[in-house]
Amino acid sequence: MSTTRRAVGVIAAAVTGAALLIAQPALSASAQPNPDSDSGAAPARGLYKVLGATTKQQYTQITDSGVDVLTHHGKRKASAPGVEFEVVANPEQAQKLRSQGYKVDLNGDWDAMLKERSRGKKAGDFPPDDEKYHNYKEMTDEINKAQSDHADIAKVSSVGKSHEGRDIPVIKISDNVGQDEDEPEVLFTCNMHAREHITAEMCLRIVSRFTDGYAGDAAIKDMVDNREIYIVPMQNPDGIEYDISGGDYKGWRKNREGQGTDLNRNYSFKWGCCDGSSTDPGAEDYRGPSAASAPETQAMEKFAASRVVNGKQQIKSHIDFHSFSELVLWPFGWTQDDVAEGMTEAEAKRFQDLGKQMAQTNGYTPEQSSDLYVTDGAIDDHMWGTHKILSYTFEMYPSGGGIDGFYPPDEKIEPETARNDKAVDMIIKAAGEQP
Ligand code: 0X9
Ligand code: CA
Ligand code: CA
Ligand code: CA
Ligand code: CA
Ligand code: ZN
Repeated sequence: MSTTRRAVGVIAAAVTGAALLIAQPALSASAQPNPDSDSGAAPARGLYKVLGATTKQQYTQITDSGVDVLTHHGKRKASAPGVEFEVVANPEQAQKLRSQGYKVDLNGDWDAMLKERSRGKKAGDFPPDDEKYHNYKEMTDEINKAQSDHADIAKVSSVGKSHEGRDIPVIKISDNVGQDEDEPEVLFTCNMHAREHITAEMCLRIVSRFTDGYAGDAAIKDMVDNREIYIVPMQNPDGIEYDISGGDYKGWRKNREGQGTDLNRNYSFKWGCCDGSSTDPGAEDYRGPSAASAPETQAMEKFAASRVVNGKQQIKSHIDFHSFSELVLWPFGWTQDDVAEGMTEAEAKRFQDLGKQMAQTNGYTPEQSSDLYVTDGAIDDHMWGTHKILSYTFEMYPSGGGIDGFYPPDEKIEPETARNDKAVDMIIKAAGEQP
């Protein structure tokens, strides 16, 4: 999934409805006119559908081609027909995929679509139509309010600072919240990738359900009394603020150190082991110069390690929320084998069983994360590989759909976060179950 983002010098001046005005980058000498769909030049960053991968090798050829893979539909296993990728690519990348025999259809100018999606947006916040989304300050205000409204069960602290010096807040929810009780601990983390804004809302929903809901709901009270729940709504505050900083959404994914490190390729466990990340600082899946090089990764790794008490990891289960594709994913990502060093058959079965049960409650597709693509240095592999924490990655709404994938209208926040209530309850309960 690595891609070298070219500087986007030309932005479409205007867009009308579905008719996209295509930016005009200089085509490289090797780029040919698009036989499939371009009537002229391709945009600097185009949104494409890529069809024709039927083998695992072809599948990997696409995910490793340097394009930014947003999602894909259809059976992903080897030799199943009908895999359809949605990718962001520059003209050279699109052309290369064509020359390799894929059908590559241009669906729009990514930057023009971002601009259109940002209509009415002022610098420094979400557009008026999306005001229900929380920026960094609104998020911190919200969890601080949860703390002051429910001081007996909610406590805010910080796991550390981002590259630009912002705190990365964590809120603990439990009875006797000031004490470290001997109870199974559960972790929820969100918005590691900047543009995946709906995931912060997911974490904030968990906060409000388990604080505001405590007094009036026996099931909630039972979970709060018998677990210690930690929630990190924004793991990448710099990236999030950058994504909403100008007049347009930026489609930004990484942190803000240099050209950006992909925090989900920067974790220490098996960092850079397996061709599942990029060494190119411009790539969307750049793994960083060394394991846990990013301050945001360091802070999260330290936090997880700090929950080892008397040699025992207290956190038992974890969900890291991403978007989009509607998937429930489990480790490992570094290998396509179900069972590997650090994952017994019984453990793999436990991941699969609970993953499928959770997926039944929200209608997502359950699969091992490497079924999507091989990755190394991701948080879920780290949490399991290093700490034996039952760690899942959820890819939230929608299942596909280009620009709206990262920027669904704020009307979707309520239904699409509520959709995971049952799965959240299940992972909280699972923390107390013996393997
Ligand atoms: O690639 C990722 O980091 C996640 N997908 S996203 O489109 N939100 O970037 C998936 C991570 C799943 N876990 C592993 N692959 N280990
Ligand atoms: Ca807002
Ligand atoms: Ca407690
Ligand atoms: Ca404890
Ligand atoms: Ca208790
Ligand atoms: Zn993500």
